[in-house]
Amino acid sequence: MTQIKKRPGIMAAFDMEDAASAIWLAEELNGAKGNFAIKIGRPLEMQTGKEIISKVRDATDLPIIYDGKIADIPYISAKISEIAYDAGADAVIIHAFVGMDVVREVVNLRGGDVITVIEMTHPGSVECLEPMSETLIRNVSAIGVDGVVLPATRPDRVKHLSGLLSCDCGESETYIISPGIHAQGAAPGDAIVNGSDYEVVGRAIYQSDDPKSEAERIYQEVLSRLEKLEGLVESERSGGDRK
Ligand code: BMP
Repeated sequence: MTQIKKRPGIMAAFDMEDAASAIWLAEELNGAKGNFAIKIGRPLEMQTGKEIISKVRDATDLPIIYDGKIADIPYISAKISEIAYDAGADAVIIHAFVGMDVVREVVNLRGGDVITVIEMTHPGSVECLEPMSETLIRNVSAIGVDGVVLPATRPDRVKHLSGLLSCDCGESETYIISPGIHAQGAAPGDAIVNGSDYEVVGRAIYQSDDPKSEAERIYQEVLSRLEKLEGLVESERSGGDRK
């Protein structure tokens, strides 16, 4: 069963490099108003060890994603994922470009959610991932991954690729997470109004003077973009009805 709910939210990227700041922010976000999740990145893990996952787990009830951007052979990718799940992660992030044998091996662990990277936020992604991303998203979707990463910095790609997710039951249950908000130039809501579910925000939250308030503010900004969009759709629909 998928651990992370498919509904609009903010995934706070924990790329700070000390355990105390991470635990403090995990506790703060636990009480924040909105739908939040925590993504633990390699800088934090490298500086503090895998134990940081368990420590953050003890500090919060929010979903925890281990962002190892795992891209190794199936045996090693599954081993890294298992260590992360055992430490308390609800989800792991792996690369899709390494091949479906890797994705299958990690999914078959049934240790928690599996999120696969399809396209990334940086320019190199256009050169290397874009040419194969349609195939990648169709293939991971057929395997039944829980989530995919699409770039908030390219909302047109979020819109296009989200349309390729499918499942037998009609609308896909696979959630989309999109980094690139603020520090990399995207605005809150850019990805979600185009089909994403979670916007990933790192520096704009953990480097702010009041990270909890900033996280709540960004979440509200995303919601108002969505409400505005729904309002537009509604007014177009009622305009259409009058014709
Ligand atoms: P920031 O908001 O500080 O730019 O952080 C973005 C976060 O999202 C980082 O943890 C980074 O590893 C991650 N990320 C990204 O920026 N682009 C991608 O394509 C995929 C990512 O996971």
